Amino acid sequence: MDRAEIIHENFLRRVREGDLPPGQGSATLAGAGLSETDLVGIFRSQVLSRQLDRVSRKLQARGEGYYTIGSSGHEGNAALAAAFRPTDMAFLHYRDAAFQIQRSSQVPGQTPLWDMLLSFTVSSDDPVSGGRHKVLGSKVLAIPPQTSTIASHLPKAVGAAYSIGIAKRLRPEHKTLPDDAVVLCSFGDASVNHSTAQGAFNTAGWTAHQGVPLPLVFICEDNGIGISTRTPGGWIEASFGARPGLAYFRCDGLDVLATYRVAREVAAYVRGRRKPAFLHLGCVRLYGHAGADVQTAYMSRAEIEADEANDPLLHTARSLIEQSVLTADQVLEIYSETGERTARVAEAAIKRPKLRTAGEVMASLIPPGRDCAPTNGPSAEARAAAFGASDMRAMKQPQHMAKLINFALTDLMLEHREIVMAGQDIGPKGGVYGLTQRLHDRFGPARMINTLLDEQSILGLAIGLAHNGILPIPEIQFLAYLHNAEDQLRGEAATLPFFSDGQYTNPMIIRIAGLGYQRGFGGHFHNDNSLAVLRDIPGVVIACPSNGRDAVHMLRECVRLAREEQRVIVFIEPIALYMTRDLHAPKDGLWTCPYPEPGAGDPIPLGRIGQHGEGTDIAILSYGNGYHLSRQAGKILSEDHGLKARIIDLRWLAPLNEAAILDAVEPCAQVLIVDECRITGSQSEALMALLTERAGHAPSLRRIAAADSFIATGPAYGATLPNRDQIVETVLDMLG
Ligand SMILES: Cc1ncc(C[n+]2csc(CCOP(=O)(O)OP(=O)(O)O)c2C)c(N)n1
Ligand SMILES: [Mg+2]
Repeated sequence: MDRAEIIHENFLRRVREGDLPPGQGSATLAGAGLSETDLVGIFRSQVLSRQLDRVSRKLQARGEGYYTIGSSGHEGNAALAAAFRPTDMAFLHYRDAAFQIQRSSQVPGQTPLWDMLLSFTVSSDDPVSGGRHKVLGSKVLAIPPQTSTIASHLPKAVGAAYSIGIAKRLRPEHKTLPDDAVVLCSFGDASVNHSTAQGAFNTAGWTAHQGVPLPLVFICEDNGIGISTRTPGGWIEASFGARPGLAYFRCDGLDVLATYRVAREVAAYVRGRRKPAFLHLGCVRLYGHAGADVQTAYMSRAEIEADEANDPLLHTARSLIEQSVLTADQVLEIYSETGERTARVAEAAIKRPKLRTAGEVMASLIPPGRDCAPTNGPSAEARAAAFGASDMRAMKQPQHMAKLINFALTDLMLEHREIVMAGQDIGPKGGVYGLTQRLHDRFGPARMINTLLDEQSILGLAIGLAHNGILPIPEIQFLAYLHNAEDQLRGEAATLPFFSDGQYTNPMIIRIAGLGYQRGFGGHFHNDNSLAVLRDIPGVVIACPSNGRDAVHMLRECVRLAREEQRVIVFIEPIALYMTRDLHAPKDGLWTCPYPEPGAGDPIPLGRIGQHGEGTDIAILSYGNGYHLSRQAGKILSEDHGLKARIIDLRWLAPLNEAAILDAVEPCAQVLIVDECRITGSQSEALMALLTERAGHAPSLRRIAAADSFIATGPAYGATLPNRDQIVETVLDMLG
């Protein structure tokens, strides 16, 4: 017989016979601070969670359901929900259906059974993901949906907890969390070992250690195993019992009275002291890991039966009967009636529509726009005071990109109080390349967060801040180090609107210093020239300015895109161009410009490409350093060879404005693509494909891209990269 059926039969029999598992202590309703009605409510949530698991398994066997991972054995988390408020944002473990059901009872008008069945049967009516995923979550219950990557939600939970104190001060327009909220974050016992989780625990402790408020409850649901790998006995206590900055609490999650009592203590501690805690909740795993998992392959029958004997529903039945809240018959009545109702409602849920077309699936890749109150920049006096006399003077002089970005960031922060920057060394030092100099003085440590050295924590912080209406501009110090935290962008930030049907968003602008050509400095890790991991992330905008003026206008557009359109944007800053002043000859100053003040100059909306020259002999398509080099080559081609090129700066690498590119190259019979990134996975691949497939006049097409190599330090720094002379020679070759 199926283990789920055995567990079901055992429940009926043991309650009927009064053969209930012993509790560990003498927990009472009064001791726990629960009313009889509360306890019955918690039991009902537990039972509904269980019956949902049972019916889901049956639906799956019939090919009507897709939900394979269950909550059985973890239903004690219903008591956790009861101890917190429905406005305490909860980033949940995938076994927390009972938590969500219990939380539904704290908010009027909820229909958890129907909603969850719609999700488990992936109907497009599913109120959380619109049928995109079998997932827990709810907008009204402050439960953002989680992707299936274990531990990846912990860094953003730290960020959301961190946001509460900042939002209390900044009062961002789209603030969602109350000032006295706490954040909950649950996960399994195997997941605590993940480096992403360890980073989050460390960040929470590091933050709390400095007295910064961090009202966060980590909840470890310890069933002793992760798929088939046992957690060593005592490991969780040993690792978390005395972790700096993190108060440790423990309770028996099989016993809802004990769980509720301890959870209340935790809630009082975290809410009152604004400090993080770690709640270690003991539980069991029933039904194996997920649908297809056969536990007998790695567990003995005795071990499986020992867990089943500790079914948390039996434990709650004991409490109810012992405390004379319900009779055994009433317990069985709730169980059976809930089971029948669940099965009945499931038959209706499977008839609801499902997503069918690519358009339907993709409808939430790009988040919806949101209304934003008009902003008034600061008064002229306030602005002058913030910048100071020397910067006000400097703005009128030609400046390089680094300085212009610094001015633009200052103006954006003056205009939008909800902007918060975060990164390694961005505080008093002003960043490795001085991009954020003086911003710490101007805006203080709450808006210029000098983070610890952990890229996952930086991006997680940004995601969490964005959940509470703050507009984060996190910085990754060097492009190569984005990879240490790629999942936070790829698996979390980019997917949130998709899996929440656009209800949850985390708009942000990730500034990343990157690309090659730093003369002899740094080697590969400071000159990483590949954007491949960014290019294929659906919905993410990639901006890459080639000069300071564009950088200013594009940053402004990025802030608009994030504020009003809730987009996730990666802003790639070519390091080698930060301090570049000249184009053709030393001291020509052609790569500098005076600061375009807010409102002045031509804006650069998303997708607008740049073009230099109207020549039709050849179109050169490039961006970043490649554009700078192409401009140098263009002069030589014109002056020495009489060839007229048009040189196009893509500026926005994703999404590519294909129509604008095709239009721009249309009058030219020849097209050269100059791409400074490694050829494999580079932008040039998409451009070659676009021009081959779509350019009607089939232009003669070539490309120069970087070799598939890492970059060397020293004189050979540019050996694998496109250069000016190569561009000139290639064009001459193409034009005969
Ligand atoms: C980063 C990552 N690696 C691997 C997996 C596959 N996986 C899914 S659940 C799981 C075990 C998790 O165990 P635990 O944290 O104890 O939670 P439990 O399932 O026991 O509740 C693994 C390895 C994953 N989802 N994410
Ligand atoms: Mg586990």
